[in-house]
Amino acid sequence: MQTLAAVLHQPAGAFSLETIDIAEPQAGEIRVAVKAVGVCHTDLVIGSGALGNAFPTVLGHEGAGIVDAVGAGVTSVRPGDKVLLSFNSCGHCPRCDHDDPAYCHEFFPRNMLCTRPDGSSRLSRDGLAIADNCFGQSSFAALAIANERNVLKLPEDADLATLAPLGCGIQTGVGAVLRSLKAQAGETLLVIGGGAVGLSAVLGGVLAGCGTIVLVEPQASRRDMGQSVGATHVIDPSAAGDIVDAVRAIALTGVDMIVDTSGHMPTLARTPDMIAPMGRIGLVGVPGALDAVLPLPMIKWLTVGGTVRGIVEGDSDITGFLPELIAHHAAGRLPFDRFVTRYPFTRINEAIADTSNGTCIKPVLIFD
Ligand code: CXF
Ligand code: ZN
Repeated sequence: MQTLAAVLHQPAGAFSLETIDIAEPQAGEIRVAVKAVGVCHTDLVIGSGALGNAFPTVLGHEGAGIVDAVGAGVTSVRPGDKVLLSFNSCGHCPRCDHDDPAYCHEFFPRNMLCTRPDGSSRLSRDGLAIADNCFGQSSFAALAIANERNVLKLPEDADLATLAPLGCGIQTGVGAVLRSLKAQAGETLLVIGGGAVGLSAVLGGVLAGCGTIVLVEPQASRRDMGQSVGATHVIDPSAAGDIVDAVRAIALTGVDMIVDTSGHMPTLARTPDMIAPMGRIGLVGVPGALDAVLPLPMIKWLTVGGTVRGIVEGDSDITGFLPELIAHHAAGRLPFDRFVTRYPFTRINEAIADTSNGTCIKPVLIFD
């Protein structure tokens, strides 16, 4: 079959809309007619080539659509079902066995490196392979091949355009606070970076009942959004002077939790002075280089007794956490749709440009 896809031919290039060939789904695979797909910052990091993935490639990892065909052995969905696509996992490593698929031993190759264990691709043009399998989906295309492990069946009345970004960015931010850092009511939370993931962390803080939620974000429109969804305080780092003083002016004894979505090393280096004793930091932001190093002053960090941990997808388990988030949204407790701007799929390059120029927080591309 053929499909329209946004092909990236070279690192950091523009996406090229092309009709390409897509294979039949193989055993355990699910072909999905994509109806909406969010754009995540990680698409841009992978698209920069910084992680060592192959080109040409089709990216995209926040797809939502309708099952078009299934491969042998697929039992969880059938053609016509609405589905949400999320991250991929192997299903047979110790972490997958423990229901921690976000920490699958093969997470990096199966998601960020966009490879399959056998090196195969389901996409091609004129007989030449196009790298696919970005987060087990490559959903910047009208048709995408996913797997039983990264597909969640949705109710018939699900609104695909609304739910699409739950598959990565939203679950990452909310889950970082609720599941990874296990926020408790009354605790103080500092969120660094007010993109879709940071704002979702704010929403997670609200759901957890955090007493003080501080958002550090240079763009005024994003700070305003943060306040309107529950941040109790906002800091403009470019106007605040010393960031530690600004945080300590709000939380005198330091904050209990920090969620960093910025990957901004100079700010991260100051976090030992912002955190309360035995506080915890969750690292969510992806720096632009594979060899980026976290600069934590050791003695300060030791003496504050802090915990620092990497967070993948908010410790989500897809079939457990995503339905919870869908229920929160339906009940009005998770208004992540307020961060979203919709674009026709064919305007993918404009959507991405708008995330850098501040026009848009979270683009969701819509297929006709
Ligand atoms: C990624 C972010 C970096 C760590 C692995 C998961 N999530 C998606 O964008
Ligand atoms: Zn993502």
